[in-house]
Amino acid sequence: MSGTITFTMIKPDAVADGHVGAILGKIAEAGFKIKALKLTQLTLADAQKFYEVHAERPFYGELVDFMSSGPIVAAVLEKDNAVDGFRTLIGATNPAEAAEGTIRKMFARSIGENAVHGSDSAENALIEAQFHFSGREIF
Ligand code: FUP
Repeated sequence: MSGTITFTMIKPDAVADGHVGAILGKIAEAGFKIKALKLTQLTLADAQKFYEVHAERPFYGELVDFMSSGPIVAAVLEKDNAVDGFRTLIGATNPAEAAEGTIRKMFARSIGENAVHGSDSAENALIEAQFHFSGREIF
């Protein structure tokens, strides 16, 4: 492997709003290599497990309902410094606070429906990649 990996989801809002192609284009332009990619939908139980760390937060119920409400695109991405580089590319959690040109600034609806997920550490990127993909689906 030439770089490090991160894991992303294009969330149900951005899929429903027709932004998959544009978001994948921004990701490719930024130099990320696609290691795994699929259109899928989380069950409520999947979303609850994926966002377990937020279980005590007031927005957890809405978050897991939203994340299981429609199709998502899941992907594993590779680049030098992938986790931090990808978080810079997507921008702040709240699109109102995200920098110009970031994916969330361009495509997110709101803090809760914020277009994309990006892993917050290399360790979590691996856990999240393995949550969504089997070994034979990662290239
Ligand atoms: P991020 O790492 O930027 O995705 O943000 P967090 O891990 O803090 O939050 C995960 C998800 O919880 C966000 F993508 C959307 C949701 N969230 C809310 O709905 N309200 C909040 O105040 C914070 C997060």
